[in-house]
Formats: sequence, C-alpha cells, structure tokens
Amino acid sequence: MSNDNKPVRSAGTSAEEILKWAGENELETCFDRADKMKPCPIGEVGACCKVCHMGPCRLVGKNAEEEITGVCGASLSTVAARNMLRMIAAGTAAHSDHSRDMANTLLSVATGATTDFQIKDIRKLYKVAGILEIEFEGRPVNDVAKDVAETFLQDFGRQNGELNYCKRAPQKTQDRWKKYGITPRGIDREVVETMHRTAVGVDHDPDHLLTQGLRTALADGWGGCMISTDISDILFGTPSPVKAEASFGIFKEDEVNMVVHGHEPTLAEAIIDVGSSQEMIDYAKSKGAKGINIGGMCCTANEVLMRHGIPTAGGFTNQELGIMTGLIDALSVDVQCIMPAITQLSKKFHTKIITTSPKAMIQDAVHMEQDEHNPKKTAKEILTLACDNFPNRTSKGSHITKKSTLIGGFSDEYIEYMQGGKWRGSYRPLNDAIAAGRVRGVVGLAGCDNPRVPATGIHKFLVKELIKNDVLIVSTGCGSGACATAGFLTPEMALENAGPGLREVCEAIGIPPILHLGACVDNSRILTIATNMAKEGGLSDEIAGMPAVGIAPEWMSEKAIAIGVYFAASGVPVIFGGESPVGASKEVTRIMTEVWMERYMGALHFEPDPQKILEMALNYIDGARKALKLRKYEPGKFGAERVLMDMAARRENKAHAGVGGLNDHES
Ligand code: NFS
Repeated sequence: MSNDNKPVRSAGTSAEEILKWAGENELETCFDRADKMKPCPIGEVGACCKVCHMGPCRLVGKNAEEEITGVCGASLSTVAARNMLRMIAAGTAAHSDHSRDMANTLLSVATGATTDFQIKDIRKLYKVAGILEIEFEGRPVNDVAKDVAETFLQDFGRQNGELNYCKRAPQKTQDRWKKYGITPRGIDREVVETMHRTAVGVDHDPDHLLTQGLRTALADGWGGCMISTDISDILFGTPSPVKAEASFGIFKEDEVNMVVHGHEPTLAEAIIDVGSSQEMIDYAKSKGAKGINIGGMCCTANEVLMRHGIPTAGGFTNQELGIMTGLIDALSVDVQCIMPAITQLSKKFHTKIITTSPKAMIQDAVHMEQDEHNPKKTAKEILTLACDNFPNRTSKGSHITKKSTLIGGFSDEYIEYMQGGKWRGSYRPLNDAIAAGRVRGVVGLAGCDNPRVPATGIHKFLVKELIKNDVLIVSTGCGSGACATAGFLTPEMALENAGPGLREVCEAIGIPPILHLGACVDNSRILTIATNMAKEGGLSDEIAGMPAVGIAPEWMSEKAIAIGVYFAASGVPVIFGGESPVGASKEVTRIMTEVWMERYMGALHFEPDPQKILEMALNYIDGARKALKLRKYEPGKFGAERVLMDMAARRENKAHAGVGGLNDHES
C-alpha cells in the first residue's frame, strides 16, 4: 500500500494526494502491484521463448548469445527478434482493428445504415478522396464517403500491391521502403505473416525477421493509425484548437459524472450528444443532480477533448485513482488500456463499470454492448444508468478538486493553417524557423505513463528540458495526458519555460510549445507533419534526416512498440525509456540501432536514464542540423527568416477565409 513511509510513485501532485488517501484507506493500485510484482528477469530482456511447448526455453547465462539455444536450436537473437515481432504484430492489430471499425462506421453512415452520425467534415472527406484518387466533384457526399470507406476496407485484406496511403509519404521515403522491401501490403496480411514467421521453425534470421517487423509496423502507421485518424476527422470533425481542463478536479460534486475510457471515439461521441439533450439533463435533475458532466480517460478522452473540449482525468495510471475520487457515477469502457482491476476497485465505491465493445468484457462489469447501427440508443441506456446511480454516491472518496486548463486540438491541417491561413497555409514558416535556429528541432513525445517509474514524471522532465532547449514538441496519447494534468499545455508554458527562439515562435502564433495532436492513433498526424515539412523544402526532402526525434519515455504497451518501429521505418530516430524488451540480444539491439540507421536513418533505442534520453535526442537533432548544413544552433542567436503570422494577422485572414481558428471552440 502507498503510505507515508514509502516513496510516492506518481509524479502528479493530485495523483499523489489520492495515492496517499488510498494508503490510508487500505486500497491497492497498480503502483502497489508494481512494487509487489517484480518483472521476470528473463522475459524482461527478451530471453524467454514460449512459441512452442518444448519450452518455455530460457536463454540465459554467460555468452548466451553464442552458446545457448532453445530445444529446437533457436539462438538468443532469433528468440529476441521473434519476441519483438510479436509485440509489433499485437500493437498493429490493436490500432488497426480499431481502424477497421472506424471504416465500417463510415460505411454505415454513408449507406444510411447508421443515421446517428453524419459526415461532419466534408472538406476532409474530399481531401482523403483526392489522395485515394476517388472522384468527388459533383457527386453526393455519401457516395464519396462510401467509396472512401470501401477503399480503406480493402487495405486491411489486400493481398498484393501496397497500402493506399504509402503514396502519401515523400517519394524518397517510399524509395527507401522499396529498396529494402518493407513497403506494406495489406494490414491483416502483414500481421498474419508476422505471426506465421515467428511460429516455431519458420524464420530464424534476426535481420530478416526484423525487416518484416518494420513492414508490419509501417502497415500500422500508414495504414491502421492514419486511416483511423482520417475517418474520425471525417465523421466527427478535424480538430482545431480548443480549451479544456484536466486532472481529477474535472469531476463535479453536484452533477452526474459520466466518464468515457478506452480508445474509440464512436460511442463517446454519441454519449456527448445524448448527454447534452434536454431530456437527459432533465432526467439527471430528477435524480437530484444539477446536470451531466462528461469526462474522459486515456485515448477516448483525447479523441473527445480534441473535438469538443471534453475534460480529461488523464492517462493510463490515473484510471484507478479516478474511481477513488468517489465521484464517478458511471465509467464506460470500450477497448485497450483498461485495467481489469477497476471492476474490483469499483465495488468499494458506487461507480458502475460498463463494458461496451463486443470484443471486450471484464468480470463483474455491466455489459451494455454498443448497438453499431444505433449508438445513441446505447448511449441513452448508459447515461440513464449513470443518472440512476447518482443517488447512490456516498461521501467516501478522496474528493480532489485541483485541475488545470489546457489548449489541445492541433491537427496537421490546423498547424498548416496557423502558418498562413486558409489560402496561404504552408509549412514554410516552421521550416524557416528551424533553418534559422529559432526552433532547434522537433520531438514527438508519445506513449504511456507507467507505474514502474514515477508515473508522468519522465514526460514532465523531458518536455521542460526540451522546450528550454528550443525544441518544439508534438505530443499524443498519455504523453499529452501527462502534460495536460501538469498544466503544461498552455501558451504561458512557453513564456515561462521555453528557450528564446521557441518562445518567440510560440508568442508570434499564440500556441503552446507542446502541441497536443490527439490520441495514440493520431501519431499518424506526426507522419503527415513530417511529410509536409519534407515536401515544403529547405530541410530534408524525405522524413529521414529531419532534425526530429520520437520519444516514448514511459511506454508499456505493445502498441507503443508498433508506433516506435513505424517511426524508425519512416526515418526517425526513436528513444524509448526503460529496459529494452530485447536487451538480452546484442545482435538484435545492433540491428535496431546501427543497421536501421544505415538503411532507414531511423532507429529504436531503449534508455532508462531520462538525462541520457535528453542528451541522445539533442545529439540526434544537432547531428541532423549539421548534415543538412543548417545554421548551428546557439540559444538566442538566429539567422534571417520570414515573419510568422501573428494572431492579429491570422484573425484578419480567418475573417476573410471563414476557417475555424483558435477561438472557435473556446468556451
Ligand atoms: Ni497509447 Fe492510448 Fe495511454 Fe499507452 Fe494506452 S491509452 S493508445 S497505449 S497507456 S499511451
């Protein structure tokens, strides 16, 4: 149990308070379980093989790599590479199965099988149709949407050829993929082939295995993730900056607190819609509440925060703590990153846990399966249950009131728009700011928060140091959650903490130095941003070689591994925190760093020391600047560059163009 004698395991101040309360009340959390459950030292470093039942084989001991094999003769490098591949396959499957559901929802909306949603962003639909070479001019919107959905659905089961979105990448990036044979075919095909090749007695060459890992991961990034992002934008709107709140103080004492948790935006959108209806609010009032307050957790939170400014209670390690506030009347979950521990914990409070996906049930949860054609019907049932449960609230709970404000909602489309408006939008100002040394480089900060480290603490350390060093941050997933709950996603953060160059850029455009791009599937937005920067010119003409690095300092999910590998395959050096899950094999480590760097100019490193992560990231950025012959970065000294549009100019421009700007969603 957490108590005063033990170091507190979360770096969030509100989280710490709740953990203290939990300790006093003898309640267990993932932090306590992480203390009790030490990782298996063999599995932790990838030296355990359990792909057949002659084992599990443990490839340990001095010179294990050279001398020890499994019963079949598999070497440590084979075993470690296979372990890596299965993580990539699982992560890819998770993102992409979510993405498939999004494509099916788009198809249902287009054919009229679902009338609960409409195509919200026709502009984005047309943009996507254009990329897919689907005729859209003069055609009914739903016909275009149907073609788009069906074209995307083909990408899952495609047997030959390549994924549609490969062609979105810069030509040179595509050429590299072709040269080394990692252009992905169908998403499902890559996942299945990876599972096949890692079965006992199939593919044993670590480099050959890892090459398939790269191809599978690319199917995730440029397939599963990117398709999901684009369809969510088409159906629910492309995000633009929006104000919201974060942390445990988002829950209200006098309203029904309905929390959406998991990863899919679909049912959450319906809950938001139905929850704001007068009928539902009146029902809440009939139960003694003043209204309905909807909040989110993990990536479902990110989806609805980006589009509606729905407040977030934060990321992965906050889910149990949220229940411990005693204020959540209903917590509906869909898929991924849902701790099964929450159902047992909820029994000690009045909170109802509701599972909603046909793919995911948890013992002791209430199962209210989402009606795929009538999501609003399910939403109404869930909200009714939440309202009915409001009178059961007791005074038990930590009742934290602290919260912070944030600005989120930075889509790649908005980032382009903010650099010149609807008609003159481009990536030129950002590229110029990087070339001039005002912005030293860009870091994509992503991935989970983790109870094995001071949760959210490494994210916070890194973003503070990076922005001090004039590095612009784009963030997603629980990395964004960590920054949001810490109050870091505000323009003021730049004034107080950013280096002089980055501060100027942020002040000129009126943006925070950390841009919240959305959920983990929205890491695809970073691929699009990098592509736009390459196409704009002045830096690298492919994604590889950009002064850009990916960091997932507290990762724990297989999905994070898939993301890290698709960035490496796309040409970005990536640094993960913690011990390497394949660290037992020097050969696999060498391939993922040196060999991948040589071929793709991307790499996947694992580094437990946060200070070293920082140094590696800055070294990569400075090395890329040097190779591109950009001005040497010196704090406070810049070369000439064009002037970024300031807020006044953009407002003016917006007034002419009629495009959503910073204030459109502010409440
Ligand atoms: Ni990403 Fe989002 Fe969070 Fe990790 Fe889980 S919620 S998909 S996997 S824990 S960042």
